[in-house]
Amino acid sequence: MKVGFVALIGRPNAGKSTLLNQIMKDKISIVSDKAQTTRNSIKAILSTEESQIIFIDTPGIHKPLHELGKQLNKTAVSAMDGVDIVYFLLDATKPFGSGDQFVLDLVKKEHIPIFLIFNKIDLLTREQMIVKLTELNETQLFSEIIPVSAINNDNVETLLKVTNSYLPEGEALYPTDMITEYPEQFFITEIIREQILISTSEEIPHSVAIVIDSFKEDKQSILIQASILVERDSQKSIIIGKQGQKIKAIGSGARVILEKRLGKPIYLDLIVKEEKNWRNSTQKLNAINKQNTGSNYDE
Ligand SMILES: Nc1nc2c(ncn2[C@@H]2O[C@H](COP(=O)(O)OP(=O)(O)OP(=O)(O)O)[C@@H](O)[C@H]2O)c(=O)[nH]1
Ligand SMILES: [Mg+2]
Repeated sequence: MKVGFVALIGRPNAGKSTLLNQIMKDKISIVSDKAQTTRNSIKAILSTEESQIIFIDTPGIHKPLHELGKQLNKTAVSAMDGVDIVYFLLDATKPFGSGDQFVLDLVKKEHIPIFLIFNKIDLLTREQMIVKLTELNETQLFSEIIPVSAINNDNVETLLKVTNSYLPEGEALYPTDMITEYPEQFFITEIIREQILISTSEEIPHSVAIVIDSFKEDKQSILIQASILVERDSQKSIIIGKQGQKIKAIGSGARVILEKRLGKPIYLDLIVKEEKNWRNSTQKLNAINKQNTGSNYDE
């Protein structure tokens, strides 16, 4: 069978996580219209009769403003270590900018086949698409150029077929029923964070981290207590909202998704805590990440 690793790399918002979820036909990574939604490298294992492909979703590479941003970029770059293919994702609706060039230069350094994934073609006319693809093709940098609409599942099947043809023969590396590597706890924190990304704006989505304080499961139900960490006291009241309405909406939105996934009624108890400047403290970042995923950022 064909076995190999593929890293999804690109600027924030290019649609990496949307594509990963579409490939996996499951919600593995959270998605939002805010930049820097993904904060970890997230492995998803696609096992079929003829292949096992391990896809690695990564944080969008960007100009960092905090220690967190630096860690995100490092995480994305190190996800390319030892992979067989890099999917370099571009947002087709945006001109190829200096941010894309910066990412491309990092990808080129790895000397791995690069698939240019031209995403969001649902938002272009056919003529616009042809003009842009012709320009990109002239660079001769890419092993393949594949236009897709991750959101509409357009051309994703072809992408997978072409991917298979680049992978080496081998034995399955993971059990075929294994889909991700992270513990359930990580998924829970991400789903809560996704609700915050959806319902807040400006600095808030970026200033928030989630940690699980306790997880108690019995035959009938699951009780989850989680903290929403913010950087400043003023952010606390924004997340809580008037008469606690916002935090209630965040909790019930997350609960619906988690109940579907975990298959039981869930009681979700959320509290908001101030954790001054967590985004700029390597120690705090590592502690949060370790609690949620079992490993440090810099491991
Ligand atoms: N119209 C359209 N929107 C898309 C498509 N793919 C993704 N999007 C939207 O683009 C936004 C960003 O998508 P994500 O998948 O979170 O992007 P990402 O590259 O993972 O972003 P980061 O995790 O921040 O690096 C979301 O609002 C998606 O719904 C697409 O094919 N078409
Ligand atoms: Mg993402």
